[in-house]
Amino acid sequence: MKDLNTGRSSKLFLEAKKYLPGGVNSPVRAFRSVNRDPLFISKAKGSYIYDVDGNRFIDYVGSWGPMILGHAHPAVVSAVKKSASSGTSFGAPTASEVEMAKLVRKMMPSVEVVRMVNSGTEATMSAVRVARAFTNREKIVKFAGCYHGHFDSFLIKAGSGATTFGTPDSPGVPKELAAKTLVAEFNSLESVKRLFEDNPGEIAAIIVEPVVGNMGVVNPVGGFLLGLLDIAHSNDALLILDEVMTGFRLARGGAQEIFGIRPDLTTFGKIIGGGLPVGAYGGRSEIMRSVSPDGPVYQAGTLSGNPLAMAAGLTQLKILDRQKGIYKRLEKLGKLLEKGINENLLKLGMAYRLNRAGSMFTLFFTENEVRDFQSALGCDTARFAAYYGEMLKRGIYLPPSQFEAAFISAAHTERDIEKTVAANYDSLLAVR
Ligand code: KE4
Repeated sequence: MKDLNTGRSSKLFLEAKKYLPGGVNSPVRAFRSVNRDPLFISKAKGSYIYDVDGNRFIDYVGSWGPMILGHAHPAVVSAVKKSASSGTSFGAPTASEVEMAKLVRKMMPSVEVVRMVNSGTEATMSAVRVARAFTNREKIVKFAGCYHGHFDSFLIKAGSGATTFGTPDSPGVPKELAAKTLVAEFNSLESVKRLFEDNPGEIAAIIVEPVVGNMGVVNPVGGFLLGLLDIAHSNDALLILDEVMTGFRLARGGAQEIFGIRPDLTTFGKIIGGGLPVGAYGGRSEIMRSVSPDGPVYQAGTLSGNPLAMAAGLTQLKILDRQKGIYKRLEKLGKLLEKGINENLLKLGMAYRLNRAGSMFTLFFTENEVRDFQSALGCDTARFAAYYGEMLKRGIYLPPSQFEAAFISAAHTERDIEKTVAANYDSLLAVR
């Protein structure tokens, strides 16, 4: 299979590296773990993305999750255009922020009070600050391989790009702060109980990706999430569900709807912004009323609740709220893809593991079940990198790392899935 013509991307990348760390504005975009230069994107529409050399791909990155309706959705684009014509930012309250807060609460009833911010990291960082203040405790529990953004307290055994680049514990994080982050094993309630026994009265909150996307997709075993809620509450600590990736993706009401769990706080990002920079955190009113200016916990942001971002996010959320058939469609497409890839693996005698949660999936290059960080780390990342290049040649744009989730959008078609399954077969054969 001939390689792609990526001359213009490579030229741009050379230029970019002069001015940007690694030539990118977020590390995982650099394609380092798949041993090739990144593609520079010129446009995207529906399920397709186009690079500057004119190559077209079926897109399974979806901007790392936000593009659940597909790229350049007409309603989202016109809402942003309309909003921009009235001004791009005021730094003052707007009706759209009230509408957004009400819609989030309607779709996720555990979120009684919510604050808009500008990224998932801001959301999780702020939620932890609120939890620490509300409980008057300083330690938090996170899980190895989970990623909650680049806030200092989270860059301890962090997943996503931190694992991809071998810096799960980033330099620059004060060791006194790092010591306040306790690390448990995902799917092991025992490991969480032990931390609470060893740190009685000191843990403010557990923060968890209810379905992990950032070590690749890893589902919670039965009872794990409710077990976390029980451990947190029996130790007077809070449970923070980081739904930056799963929120409004796995269901209209996110993972908490699927697993029937009511967390104390929830964090959002990605889909809530419709492709523009939006994060949010919220939850129980008594907790959120501690946030300034109602309470003493300070958190602020020049562009928080920005009108354009609200226009994009509101438009996307309203479609998800009203067209419930979208989640059935995403599940149907996810099932079709899973079936096709598993049939390919069987035909080729390759026992790799495909983990899926609705429209999120990861093909792990390991023959062992992947249920936590250790098992994810056992993957053959070199072979994954070779596979990645083969899929790219065949017009399939996957997340450029073994430790990421891929995303199907409502704009994907059965034909897209068929093409992807066929490319998967040829690519696996090429690297077998
Ligand atoms: P942002 O600050 O990147 O908007 O959100 C941080 C974050 C928080 N929580 C979860 C569960 C997340 O998945 C993320 C960000 N996800 C990564 C992809 N795995 C963003 C892509 C990137 O870092 O470029």
